[in-house]
Amino acid sequence: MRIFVLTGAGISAESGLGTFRDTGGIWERFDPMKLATPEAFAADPDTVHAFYNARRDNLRASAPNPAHAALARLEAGLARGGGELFLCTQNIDDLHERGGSSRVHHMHGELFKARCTACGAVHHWRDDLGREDSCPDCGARGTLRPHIVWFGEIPFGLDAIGEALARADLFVAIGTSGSVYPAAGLVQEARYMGLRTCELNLEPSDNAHAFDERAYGPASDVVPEFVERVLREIG
Ligand code: BJW
Repeated sequence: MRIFVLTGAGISAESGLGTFRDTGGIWERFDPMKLATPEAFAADPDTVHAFYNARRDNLRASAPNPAHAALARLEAGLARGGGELFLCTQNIDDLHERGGSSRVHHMHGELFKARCTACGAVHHWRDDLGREDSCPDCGARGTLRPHIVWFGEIPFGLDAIGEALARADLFVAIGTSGSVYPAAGLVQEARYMGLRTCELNLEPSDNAHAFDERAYGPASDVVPEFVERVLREIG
C-alpha cells in the first residue's frame, strides 16, 4: 500500500506550536502580508528576522507528540510490507524528523535552514538569523533569508509531490485548514487520480466535502488510531 500524507499546523498544535487560522492563531496576532511575503522581507528585513527568530526559539523548546510518532511507525510498517509513505508537510518545524520519520518533504520550507540570496546555498541554521550574518559558502554579508516559502513564492518540490500522488493508493490530510494553495488543491488532484481520500482534523476543514473518510479529534488521538488501523489491515 502506498499512502500520501499531507500534514499542516494542526499536527504540531499539541506540541505547543501555534496554528495560523484558528482563534488566537499566528495570523490573528500578526499580519502575514508584513511578515510572510518577499516584499515584506525586502521592505523590513529586521522585523521579519525577529518574527522568525522568535519562532525558532519556540521550536527549540517544543517536542514531537504522539501523532508525529505514529506517522514514523506508519512509515516503517508500510516499508516492511513493500509499500511507501510519502510524508509531505506544509509545516516548517522539524517535529516529524524528531518524531522518527526518515523522509519528510517540506513543501513550505524549514525554519532551521537559511538560504543565501546571493549564491543560493542552503545552510542548517538553528540560532538567530539577522542582517549581520554572512553566508558560510560565499561569504556575502546580509544575504541570508529564512528558507521558507512565503506568499507568492512557489512551494518546493511540486514535481516530486505530483509523482508521489500518482503512485499512491490513499491520500490523507492531517491538521490542515485546506485554505492555502496549491496544498489545498491536492485532495482534488488525488480524487481525479482515483485515490481514496481521508481527513483527520480537530474539526471539518474547508475541504471536508472532498474526503471519502473523516475522523475528528485532537491529532494525538486520531492519528495513532488511524495508523494502528492501517497497520492491522496490512498485517
Ligand atoms: C488540529 C488541532 C489538533 C488545530 N489536532 N487538528 C489558487 C491557486 C494557487 C495559489 C493561490 C490560489 N489562491 C491564492 C493563492 C496564493 C496563496 C494562497 O493560497 N493564498 C490563500 C490564503 C488564499 N498561495 C501562495 O502564495 C503559495 N504559492 C503559490 O501559490 O505560488 C504560485 C504557484 C504555485 C504552484 C504552481 C505555480 C505557481 C505559497 C503559500 C506559502 C504559505 N506559507 C505559509 C507561511 C510559512 C511560513 C511561516 O510559517 O511563517 O505556510 S502560510 C501558512 O499557511 C503556512 C502553512 O503551511 C499554511 C497552511 O496552513 P495550515 O497548516 O493549514 O494551518 P491552519 O492554521 O490554516 O489550519 C490548522 C488546522 O489544524 C485547522 O483545520 C484546525 O482545525 C486544525 N487543528 N488544532 C488536529 N490539536
